[in-house]
Amino acid sequence: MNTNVTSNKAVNSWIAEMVELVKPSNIVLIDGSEAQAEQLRKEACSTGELIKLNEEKLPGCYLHRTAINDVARVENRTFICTRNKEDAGNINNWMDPQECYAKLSKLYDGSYKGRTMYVIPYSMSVVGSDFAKYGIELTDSIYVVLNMLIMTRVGLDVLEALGDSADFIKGLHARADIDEENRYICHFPEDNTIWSVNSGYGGNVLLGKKCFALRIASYLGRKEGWMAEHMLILGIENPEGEVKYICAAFPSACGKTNLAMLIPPEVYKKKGYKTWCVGDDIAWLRVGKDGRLWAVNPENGFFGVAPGTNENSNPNALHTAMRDAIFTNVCHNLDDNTVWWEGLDSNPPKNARNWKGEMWDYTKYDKADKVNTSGAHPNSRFTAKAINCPCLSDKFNDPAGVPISAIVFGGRRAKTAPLVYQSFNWQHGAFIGSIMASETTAAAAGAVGVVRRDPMAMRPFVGYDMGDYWAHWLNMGKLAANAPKIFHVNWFRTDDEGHFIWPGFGDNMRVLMWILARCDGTVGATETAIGYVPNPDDINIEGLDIDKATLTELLSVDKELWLEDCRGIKEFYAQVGERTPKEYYDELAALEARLSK
Ligand code: GTP
Ligand code: SPV
Ligand code: MN
Repeated sequence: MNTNVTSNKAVNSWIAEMVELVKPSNIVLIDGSEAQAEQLRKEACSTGELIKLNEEKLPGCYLHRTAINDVARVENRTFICTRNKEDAGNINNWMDPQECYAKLSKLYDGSYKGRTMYVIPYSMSVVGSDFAKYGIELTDSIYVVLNMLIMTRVGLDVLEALGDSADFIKGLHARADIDEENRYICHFPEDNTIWSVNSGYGGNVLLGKKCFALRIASYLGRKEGWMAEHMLILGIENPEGEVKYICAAFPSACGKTNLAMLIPPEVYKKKGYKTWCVGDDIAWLRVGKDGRLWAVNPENGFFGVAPGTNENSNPNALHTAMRDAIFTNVCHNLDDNTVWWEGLDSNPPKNARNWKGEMWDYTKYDKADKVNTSGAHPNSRFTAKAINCPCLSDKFNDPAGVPISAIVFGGRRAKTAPLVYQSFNWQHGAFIGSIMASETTAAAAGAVGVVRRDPMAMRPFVGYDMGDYWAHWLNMGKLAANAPKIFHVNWFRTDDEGHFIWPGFGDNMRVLMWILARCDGTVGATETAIGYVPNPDDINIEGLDIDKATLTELLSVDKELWLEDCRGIKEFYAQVGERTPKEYYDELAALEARLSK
């Protein structure tokens, strides 16, 4: 078999080595052409891997079902394999690299027999730009190829830009037996290598996304003085045509895609405000000559949560996903060959297959057992092209990125965290990021709704020691003379019956407007123990079904709850271990002192 698929010696010899291991029956280089993609779609449809959907209603769209045991990222099977265990830190799972290569080699051995190896050359960020980083993913899955074609920039121009350099991320994926017990998502940051085996699901196998653009990139960013973060990037244009950008880090399934594509509420729309999406999941941030942080979105598409997406909550996402998209694990409406998910509309299909492929009876839906009774899996997704997004920023392909005015942290907290507050300064802001907590969601395997610490929304995605990562945040604040202001939001505060108090979605812009006004220094705030909190009059609630008393409640800080939280933070810092920077302990002590006053 000819393994010289490129003119780059490093690429060829690595492919030859991997071919020897997985033993495919042939090799196909993915060239990025529409003709090749179309041929692969046809092939996937002929084997049942994809289902072609109604061409009139959903042009260019396909449905895919993963194995029932393979529907989310698997954090307990995700490893950072550094030579020294300490460099992976206490929060990550660690395996010795040699031991891991040996263990996984057994699983890979011959796993491509009778199958094709697809070689995907891809770029994170604009091909040829200063920010771009290249990867090659080897996979035996057409689904992976077609998703990577949407999510990243794929093609021969990537190989051209790489030239004869060996500076690329080597990704090997094999579906093998989709065996849960032998599923591994392993990262070798010191070798620029990612090995993924026994999964066919999203974040586990689209290696450009979480594996490269967060875990490996965060490691590179620390070495090279930049940041890779689990953040959306949103532009807000005022009536004068001036655009300000914010980055926001929320844990998985906590509202990034929704905020990134929000539509301004009527009060702002009529004044001429507009919003622009630069990214919905990942931001790479560097210090510009002006001392500001500049962000690019290294991806080229969206891998968005389907359930809850509808014409009211996120029409931009819905329209983005209505063409050229791949739906994973949603409900299949057999009457018109379209798709459906919980929260799309109140009209579930009567003749449909659920995400498992079984005939589905919508009357049996039970909120307490969504996985088994819903039409779409709670973590079902659409893979859609960025260029199909109606509110895509004209800076999306600008290699320089966009200058960031504010960084916003947030999570799902039923109590404790107020609607919004501002940090006193960068160090305090980094501290606020480090103490983030959120209820777990269906985006990762395991229990849903349990509060856990998720610093900077990066707990599952930091490719090295968490304490070192926190230190890197402090360093970046020093490098950036005009660093963004840092805020924290919580859209998920609930009343005693468990209902969300804040309307959320598009109305979140009301909070962002306060944030931008704080950045401009045009609005006041009340100094509290946890940071600056808005005066209730300064959040615009015109046109909302919320009174000032409710808003005041949303902005309240319960000192007892916070003091209790401080105990949890201390435990978490101890768990992160000795590399937790002293500055974070100082901030924690100062917070406790202010709360106890
Ligand atoms: P990942 O792709 O996993 O990183 O998720 P994400 O952070 O992009 O989350 P997404 O925007 O897809 O939202 C996930 C879920 O949260 C969806 O079911 C939304 O309907 C819900 N959601 C998003 N924004 C809000 C909000 O402002 N309020 C409430 N109550 N729910 C929201
Ligand atoms: C997340 O879980 O944060 C996602 C989906 O964005 S995945 O690509 O599966 O990681
Ligand atoms: Mn995400």
